[in-house]
Formats: sequence, structure tokens, C-alpha cells
Amino acid sequence: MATEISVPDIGDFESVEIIEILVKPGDTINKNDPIVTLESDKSSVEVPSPFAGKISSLKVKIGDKVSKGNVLALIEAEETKPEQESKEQKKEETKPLKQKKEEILPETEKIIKQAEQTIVKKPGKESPKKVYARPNGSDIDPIETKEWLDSLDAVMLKDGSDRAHYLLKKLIDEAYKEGSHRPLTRVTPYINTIPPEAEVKSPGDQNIERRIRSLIRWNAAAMVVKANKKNPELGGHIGTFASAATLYDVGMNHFWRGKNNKFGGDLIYFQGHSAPGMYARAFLEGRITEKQIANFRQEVDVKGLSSYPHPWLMPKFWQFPIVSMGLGSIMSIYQARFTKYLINRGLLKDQDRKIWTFLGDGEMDEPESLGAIGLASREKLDNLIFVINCNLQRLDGPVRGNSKIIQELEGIFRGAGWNVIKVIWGSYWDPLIAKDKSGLLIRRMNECVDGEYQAFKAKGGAYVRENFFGKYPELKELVSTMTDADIWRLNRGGHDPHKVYAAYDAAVKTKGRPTVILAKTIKGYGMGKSGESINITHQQKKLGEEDLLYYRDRFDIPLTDKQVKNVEFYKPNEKSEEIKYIKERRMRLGGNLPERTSYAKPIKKPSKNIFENMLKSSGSHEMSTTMALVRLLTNLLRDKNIAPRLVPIIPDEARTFGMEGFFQKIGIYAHEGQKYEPVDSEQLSFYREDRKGQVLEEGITEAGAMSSWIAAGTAYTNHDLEMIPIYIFYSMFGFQRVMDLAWAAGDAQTRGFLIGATSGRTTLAGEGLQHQDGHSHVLASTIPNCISYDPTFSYELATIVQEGLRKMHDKQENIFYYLTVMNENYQHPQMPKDCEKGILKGMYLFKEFNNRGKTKIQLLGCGTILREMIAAGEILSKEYNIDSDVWSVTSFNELRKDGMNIERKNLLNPGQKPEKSYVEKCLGKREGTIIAASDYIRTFADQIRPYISKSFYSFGTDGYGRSDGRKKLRKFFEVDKEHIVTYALSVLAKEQLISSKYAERAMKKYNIDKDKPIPTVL
Ligand SMILES: Cc1ncc(C[n+]2csc(CCOP(=O)(O)OP(=O)(O)O)c2C)c(N)n1
Ligand SMILES: [Mg+2]
Repeated sequence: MATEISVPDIGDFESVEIIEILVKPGDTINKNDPIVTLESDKSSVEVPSPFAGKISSLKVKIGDKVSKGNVLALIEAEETKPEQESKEQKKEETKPLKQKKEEILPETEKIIKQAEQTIVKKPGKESPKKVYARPNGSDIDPIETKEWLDSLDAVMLKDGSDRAHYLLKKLIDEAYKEGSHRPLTRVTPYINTIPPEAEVKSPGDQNIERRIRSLIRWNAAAMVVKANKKNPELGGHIGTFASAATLYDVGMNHFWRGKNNKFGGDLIYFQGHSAPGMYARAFLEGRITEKQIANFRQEVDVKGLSSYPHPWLMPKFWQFPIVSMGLGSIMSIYQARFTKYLINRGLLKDQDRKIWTFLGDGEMDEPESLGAIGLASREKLDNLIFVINCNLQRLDGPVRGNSKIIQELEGIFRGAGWNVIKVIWGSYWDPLIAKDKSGLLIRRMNECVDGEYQAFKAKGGAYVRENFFGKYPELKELVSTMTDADIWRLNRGGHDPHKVYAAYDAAVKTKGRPTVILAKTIKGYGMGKSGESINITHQQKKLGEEDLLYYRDRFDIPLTDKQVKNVEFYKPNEKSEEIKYIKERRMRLGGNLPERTSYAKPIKKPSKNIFENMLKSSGSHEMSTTMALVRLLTNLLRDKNIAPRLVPIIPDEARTFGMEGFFQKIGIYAHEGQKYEPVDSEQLSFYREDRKGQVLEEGITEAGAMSSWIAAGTAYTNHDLEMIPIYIFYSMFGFQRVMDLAWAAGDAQTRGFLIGATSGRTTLAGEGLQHQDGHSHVLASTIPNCISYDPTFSYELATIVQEGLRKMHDKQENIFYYLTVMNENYQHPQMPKDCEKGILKGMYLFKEFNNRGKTKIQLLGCGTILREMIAAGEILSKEYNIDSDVWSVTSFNELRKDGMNIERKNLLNPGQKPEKSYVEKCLGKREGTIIAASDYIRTFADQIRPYISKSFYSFGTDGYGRSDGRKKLRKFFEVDKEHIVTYALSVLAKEQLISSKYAERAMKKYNIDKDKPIPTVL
């Protein structure tokens, strides 16, 4: 029996147009296969079939308007119970919550009454008579304290630390109930999180590892000194890597697994300005030549080494472009999340790969460093490990002179739900801590501030004895048998390979949450007077002969005085223990690090018919380019090669852009699936969260969304998997908000699409000054490998996206696209013949008004302002007998790139016949002055001015936006058809082609006030 398929609940929409019919009578379809596509002026959505079966007849045609309940088709269904019914039935069965209104009240009242009685019954608390602690925190009843501590010891002994932890938690919970709201567990004492007895021991040969580390230290420092000896302009850093060497070495020798044909590799975000250390190790491993390290920071002629990790400049080495402080943190968090996304969607094998991020303690002040840590714990990113090198200093001085950065960060990360491992003290401290029964040592550790800790390591053992231990006689006594040199040797956790190993081991075994390791180190470790723990350490790049000799001796580098004075590098021969060891370690760990490769298979290009319906005229149907984009994405989701690779990324604006249809169709990624029935579950586009969901609904974080986009757009190298990320945002909150990340994306060779929606200063009408974008294209033009377009019609958009896919995936070009789309509805014409090349190069002839023939003008427009140009052309033709050629400029930015290139070629070949720029080829032989206008500032169109040999006038939206309707805004910014006509007449008068009276009359006619100031001052 035939069953009806009807329009489900489509929310607030009524009479929505059918724009596509996706089945025909006789087709056998599966449940959830789309039947038709509906499009309102705000959104486009496919209607899936609730049944599997054979379509027997269609009840609608394209262009029909339908509402909820209208029948779309009849189907010979295999199973006739619609999904919704069974859902409702299920609800009926489990409906205890839904009762008639009048029944709820008495029941609720009863419960409230009972509860009140219980509360009242409880005797009122008398205010405590006893004061438990003095305001300064000191103990008023040591005997009672001891009893509690003894009880705790007994529990630990009998039932272990988990039980003790449980009891403590119970106590704290009880204290909260009783009204104590002090955050009792935000920070722990200023000692290592892992006690010595729980440390997992390193299997490494500590002697060899120390020798290797020393050589790396030397070569890293030498490359900076050598470069600056050659040319003091070059700069560089010694002190940072000197403080972090052990942190990197332990990872490289024992933890970080390289990529190979069986394993995807751990991903390490190296702290940018510790790059010399990575080069020095790669030099010992034989991956970098002596010539290269001798040319650190000299990249122009000699192919030396990049200052910092720049994949663009060292594409086979660096993976992550870090050095702009803060970006490493946010990018790696989203990288870890994206890795889980790929795993949960079944695109990537779960190999327990880890993402390690190295950060400076000063760097943690950047909002981007801490801004996304909540996401990391919320998403349970146990594949993420932060190592914060707490050398207590930044560039100018201490990070927190008056307090302790480690404690501050501990509180922040613990509060955010991270696993925090503090690595503060080295092994030499262990016996002292064990020996101190008074508790004074930990107390002293707790009370000292970082400014003091910094000074301790700059001023020697005697100073530490006096100023650290000397405060309490018991502590002075504790170290009385130690010499000053012994005291000086009391090391910090981050310089102790045992402590670092134990922390890393615990981090990689942590499940269910991310880990941060807070490692205390010394800035400029080993640099002595020239830089150890002093305020100028960060900038120290020139070590004198004496300092170099000291450094050599400190780390036992087998170089003669003469070799040291020549700042020679040291590499033991290939058969030495050190080289064998270092290579063997990396071999066991599966490969080199860092190393950038890609074995991704190219995504097959979509079939041409995917784009076909976008090349046709929309007839009388009006739509925006945003809707055209949504249609395009819907079409792409029907291509089986492309569909799984699309990653739509939206920061809480899906409804603004009419993309809510994707929620139901491909689901929103949620690592825990959907634990609740969404409020709109009855509707077609309900908020569907799913572990396998495809949409990254980021919430309100453009920086986070951009970081996701970078992770997806570099998956071809980091996961050997090509993805097509499409990040759609309010264009005003795009480049302007996340420019630094966009720059890093270019460096990282990210491939994907950025879509600046609601673009144009007069097109987004009501939102006003802070929303109306008139310059994002100018910002986009500054990124060398970003290709940007401002299309007007759906066929332009389709042509550009198709070409983008071809270039990024067929041709594997390391570029990305920025496209602006708008929310103004209008009709879209059929694609004119032979304009494809022009669309991609940046302009093509859209229309000629050729009927009168006396005077002519060239009109160039883009985005919605092209439509004003077309209308102006028509007025000029009809009312003033002036002909015009109207050009659709899809990209002033691309035209400029071409112009620059040709101009340069011509200047370098003065004896040859000059080549013509593309704009010159288009316009050179055309008659008439050029007028260009866009919904962007004049700079955008002005870019082509130098490459044409004709008079050129540009109009745009310079100035602050403001709220009003489109018509008024266009008049205000002087980019409406009336202003274009008037300016055209005036330009022609200036060229002495027509009388000036026409322009004057037009000004009157169109009510143009010549005394109104330019909008930039309004
Ligand atoms: C966004 C940004 N601002 C400023 C700098 C310049 N800069 C480079 S390193 C540095 C100090 C870093 O201190 P910290 O994070 O503590 O790292 P350390 O060198 O101490 O390990 C500064 C300010 C930068 N690289 N990026
Ligand atoms: Mg620091």
C-alpha cells in the first residue's frame, strides 16, 4: 500500500519553496534519503524520507510552496511506521514526567512541605565558639592537628591513598555544606606532585644522555654566537633552550614517537625560540649539515636555518608555526580535539598518539594561552600534554616576582579540570625533604616568591644558605654539613632527567583529561655570569671568549681553547657511543622529529554535475550568495568522495547563515554523543549532537574555530588525510579578529576555505559600526598564499569553489581561499559563455550597453555593488545616451597579484616588448574612463590602478559603518547607482566629453549634497 511522505515540522517556516526534487517515481530509496530540498529566504534544507521503499508517485514539482503536513510523494514502503510515530510511542511508554497540569501542583507541594519539615527539624547551628586557625594560617592547636594527621597516616597505611583522598573529599564536602566556602584544593604545596617513591625510573643510560645533552647545549649556543659574530643583526636566543634542554631531551630519547608507515607519530609543538636546540640535535642525528647550522638565521642566499619553526621556509622539517606567543597553546588544543574528531568519525585509527606542547611561563599571560584550556578538559583530551617551562623569567624580568607562577598556573589548570604535575625540585632535594620532620622546609618553599628564587640561582650557594635556609635555624641546621657547592648543586626539577621522565611517564598514562607539566628550571642554565638567571638572559646572544670557555667547562665539551675561540661546533664521529645512542633512540621511537611529510591520497574531484544547478539562472527566485553557498555545500555532501572530508566549522552562527539544516543531516560533533533529548527534537532541523557528527559547532570563539580550521587544513600532513575545512564566520570577526592565526595558517600551508559571511559595509544593513566589514579583503590580501574573491552570482561562487578544490586537492597547492558571501537576496543569472577564466583571474565582461554609441565608460564592480553598477549602466544608457561595459570583478586582490608580477617582469626586461597585465588586456582596448566600486574601502579597488594606462576612479565604503537600511547606507557611502551615475557624469565632464551640467542636474535629481563631508570623518 502506498504511504504518504509529507513535510515534517520545519520550525517557524510556512510556504517554503521546493528548489530541488531528488527522487523520481520508480526509484528505490533508503530511509533518510533526501526527497526534496526546501529553501526559504533564510535557510536551505533537505527533507529525508522516513521510510525505505519504492517511490510510486510525486505530489509536488519544483517551485511549489509547501508547509508542514503537505504531501510530497507516495512510497511503497517496506516498513510503514514513521520514525516520529515510534518516537512518540516510546515517549508514551516512558512518560512519567508529563502529567496534567492540575495534578502536578499538589504532588509538588507535598514534596516541598516534606523538605521544609526536614530542614526545620534540623537544630539551628550555633555559631562556632572555637577559632580554628589564626588569620595568618598558623596552628592554634598542634595536638589536635597531630591527631588528624595521625589518622590520615593510619588510613594511608591501611587502605592506601585513594581511600585517604576519598575521606578528605568527604571532609571538604561536609565543610562546604556547613558553610566553609574557601577553595581548599586549588593549589597544593610547593613540592613535586609525584613523590620520589612513586617515580617511574628512566631506562636510559644517564651518562651518555648527559653527554649528548651537553653537546646539544653547546652546538645550540654556538650557532647563535657564530651567527651574531658574523652579523650582529641576526639575533637569536641561548637562554631559553638552555633552560629547556632536559625537557626536550627526555622526550626525544624516550617518549616522542616519530611517524612511519605503521604509526602516525606524536605531534610536538616546540617552543618557537628554542629552535636552536632542535637544530643542534638534528645536527648530531645527521639530519642537518654543519653548513646549515653555521648559517642559522641566514635564509636568503645560503639556505641556512629558520629563526623559528616555519614550515613555509623549512617544509620538510617544521610542522607547526609557533613563535607568536599564545598560538601554540590554542592551536595544539584544537589539534588534539581534531585528532579525536577524526578518530570518532572513523576516519583515523586510534593509535593513542599524543600532542605535546611546549610553552613559556611568560607566554601563559597571552589570552590565547589560557583561553581554550576549558575546552581541553571538557572534551577529555587525554591525548594532550602541555609542558610549561617555568624558568620564572620572561624577556624583561621575572614572570611573577612577587608570587609564584607555578602555583598560579596550578590553580588555573586544576580549576579547569586538568591533571597537573608539578616538577619543582630535583633529586638532590629528596633527602632534605625526607629528613625535615619540622615541616619548615616545605613552609619555606611555600613562602619564597619567584623574585627570590631567581636571585638564589644567580647568586651562588652561600647566598642560598643565608637567604633561603637561614630564615629558620632548623633549616640552617639541616644543611650544616653541606658545602656551599653542595647547596648550589641542589637542582631544580626541570633539569633533572629522572624527575622529568617520571612526569612524562605519568602524563602519557593519564586517561580522561589533559595533563600539564609545570617544570621549574633556570633561564640561561649553565651560562654563568653571562646569563644564568639574570634579567638580561633572554636577550643574551653574544658570549665572550671567557663565557664560552666557562660554558665548555661546565658541560665538558671536548674542544680546545682555540676551537672554543673559533666558536666551532662539536660532533663526535659516527661510530661514537653518543651518535649511536642518539640514532638508536630515534629508531626505536619510530622516526625523526620534527619532520614534515605527507602521504595523503588526493581527494577525487567532484563530478561536474555537482555544480551544474548553480550555473543556471535562478529565474524569479531570489537568494543570497550565502544561500548559494549552502546549496553548494549541500550538493557537495551528495558526492561520496567529498562528503566525508568536508568539515563545516561554525562559531555559533549556523542559523544566521541558514545552515541549521546540517545539524540534522550530518550531525554536530560531540565526543559524548547526545545525552539529552533536544528541545526541538520534533523538528526537521533539530539540534542533533553525535559522536560521529561532522559539523564543528565551536561556540563563540573565532580563535578556536580558526584553530580547528588550521588543524583540519593541515591534516594532509599531520594525519596523512586530506580534509576540506570550510569555516564560515561574520566577515568582520574574521581576519580582523584572528589575523595572527591566519598568518600562521599560511605558514603552516593550511588548505581550505574561509568564508566571510554577511560581508560588505552596506550589505549587512542593521548591525552597525562594529559588524559592517569593509576591509577584510584588504587584510586577506596581505597573506601571500591566500586567494580571495568577492563573488556576486552563484555561478561565480561555484566556479571558484570548483577551482579551489582542483588546486588544493588535485594539484596539491599549498594555498587557501577567502570568499565573501552576502545576505542580500536577488536573482542570479545564468552563467555567461566563456567567463570561467575571467572569474578565476579576477574579472570578466558581464554586460555591454552598446546601443547609443557616442560616449563610453567602463564600470567595474564586485559583490553586491556590481548590481549597483549594472543598474547605473542601464540609467546612463537610457537617460544619458552613454554606453558602458560592465565588468564583474571577482577579485581585485588577484588582479593586483597579476599586475605586480607583470610589472616586475617588464622592469627586469627593459629591452623587451612589455607584457600586458590582465587588467590591461581586459580594459586597454576598451573605450572610456574606468570607474570601480565595491562594498569595501577604496584601497581594495585602488590596487589595480598602477596596472592600467587609463584614468581610473574608485569608490568604496571608507569610514565607520552604521545602522540603517541598505539603500540609505549605499547613499551615505556613495556606492549606490545614483552616485555612480552622478560620478560617471562628472568624470566624463572632467574628461571634457560631456558638459558638466549633466552631473549638476543629476546631483539635484538624486538629492546629492555636495557639502556633506566625506564619510571617513562622520
Ligand atoms: C605575541 C608575541 N609577543 C611578543 C613576542 C616576543 N617574545 C619572544 S620570547 C618572549 C619572552 C618569552 O618568555 P617566556 O614565555 O617565559 O619564555 P622563555 O624564553 O622564558 O622560556 C617575548 C616577549 C612574541 N614572540 N610573540
Ligand atoms: Mg620564561
